This record gives sequence, C-alpha cells and structure tokens, in this order.
Amino acid sequence: MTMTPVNAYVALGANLDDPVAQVKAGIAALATLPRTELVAQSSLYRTAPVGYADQPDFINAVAEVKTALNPRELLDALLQIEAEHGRVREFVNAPRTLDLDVLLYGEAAIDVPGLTIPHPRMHERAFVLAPLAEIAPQCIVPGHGRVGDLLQQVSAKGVTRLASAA
Ligand code: PH2
Ligand code: MG
Ligand code: MG
Repeated sequence: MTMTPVNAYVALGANLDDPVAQVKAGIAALATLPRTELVAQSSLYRTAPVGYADQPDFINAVAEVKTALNPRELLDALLQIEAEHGRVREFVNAPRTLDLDVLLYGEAAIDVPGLTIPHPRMHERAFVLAPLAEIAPQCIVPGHGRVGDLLQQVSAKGVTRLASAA
C-alpha cells in the first residue's frame, strides 16, 4: 500500500557531547530517512533543563518533514538515529546526546504503547513551542490549539534563540 505523504514535526534535543553538533547531525539524519523529505528547520535554541534540573542546558530545535513512513515507522527511525548518536537511557529525563520526539503527525491523535501523538507535554514546553512557532505558528496541536497562541501562554524564560541553524 502506498501512503500519501504526511507533514510531521520532530523535536530535537541534546545536552551532552557538543549538543549543537548533535542537533545539527540529527537534522541531517532526518533528511536521509527513506520516503521522507526535510521541509523546514527552526533555529537552534539554548534552553534551561525542564524537569530534572541538575543537568547541563539543552540545545533544542524542531524540524518539519514530509514522510510516507507511518507513525510507528517514523518513531522507529528516530530511535535508530538516537542510538546511532550514542544515546544511553539511564533514567527518565537523564542528560542525553540526542533525543528525537514526534510532536505532530498530520492531524492525527494516536495513543498506543510507546507512542503518543500529539506529544503529551508539547503544549506546555517553551523549548518545543518557541522553535515550532518559528516554522509553523499557524499549526494546530489537536486538543490544544494554535502553536502561536500556545507559545503566548507559557513562560519563555530560559529559552534563547542562537544566531543561526546553518
Ligand atoms: N527534554 C526532556 C526533559 N527536559 N528540557 C529542555 N530544556 N530541553 C529538552 O529537550 C528536554 C528538557 C525530556 O525529553
Ligand atoms: Mg524522547
Ligand atoms: Mg523528549
């Protein structure tokens, strides 16, 4: 069965081993996925850790892809990219070389073991909303509303855009 390509948004985050280089490498890896095209990428952002606070600042970004991978295939591809970049899962929210999360997959709402779309915390996280609003302010987070509006409702404290993603 051939699938009509869907626009999906992927969050990238890193706070170990040259995080700027890790996030750039993550975006480059997205561009090489099968049946997938990189459509847009945000700037990189330096962000204070949310949740477990005793860890280095993160570099975060968001990329838009157009993909014919189904949501599970996309997730598996992201986990493989993480593994190739040396990610070791020590505990929840532990520092990481590279984290890739599916934020949105078209307008789909999915909740199966290991995969919840929209990402369940994205609407309250400035480190996701700021880069996402840069490339898709009109985009709707199902159940929550417009990305640009959601960004207005969170504190952007600790979120700084870096000069250039290139
Ligand atoms: N990711 C988390 C938890 N906390 N904080 C920031 N600033 N950036 C992240 O990417 C991040 C986080 C879980 O994935
Ligand atoms: Mg993750
Ligand atoms: Mg994450």
